[in-house]
Amino acid sequence: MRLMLAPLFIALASPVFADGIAIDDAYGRVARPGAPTGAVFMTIQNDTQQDDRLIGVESPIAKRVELHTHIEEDGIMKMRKVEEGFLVMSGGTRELARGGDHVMLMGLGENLTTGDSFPLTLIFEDAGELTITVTVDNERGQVGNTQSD
Ligand SMILES: [Cu+2]
Repeated sequence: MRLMLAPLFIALASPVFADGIAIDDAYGRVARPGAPTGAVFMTIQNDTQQDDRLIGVESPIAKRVELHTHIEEDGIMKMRKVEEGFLVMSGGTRELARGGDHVMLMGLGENLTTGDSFPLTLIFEDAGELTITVTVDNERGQVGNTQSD
């Protein structure tokens, strides 16, 4: 069943490259229709010779965009702004995923639903700015959802 893999790869968003930094599989999520906040997840790959750091994010779709992570405090998962940014080691990858590191969209000006897309500019310490297109997929990655189609 080797051929089963092919459609999966085609379905994934094409990676975006800039100066050896690759962004793969970016998608956005809003908690519910009309919610003022949302999150963006992706995999960042650093193929350059030096460590780099995602230090800022901008998007015309949100009043404010922040780098967030989740920390556990008294048994409760809480979101925290990450002031120092996300380090991506040379030759390594950093995954922004649900329950962990993420890009936080605050003050959304539009009612985003699955299938909508918007530009997101990632600012790296060394590689500079890289603008990607993020598509909203609210059905994706439901934690603990093992329902088959
Ligand atoms: Cu957050």
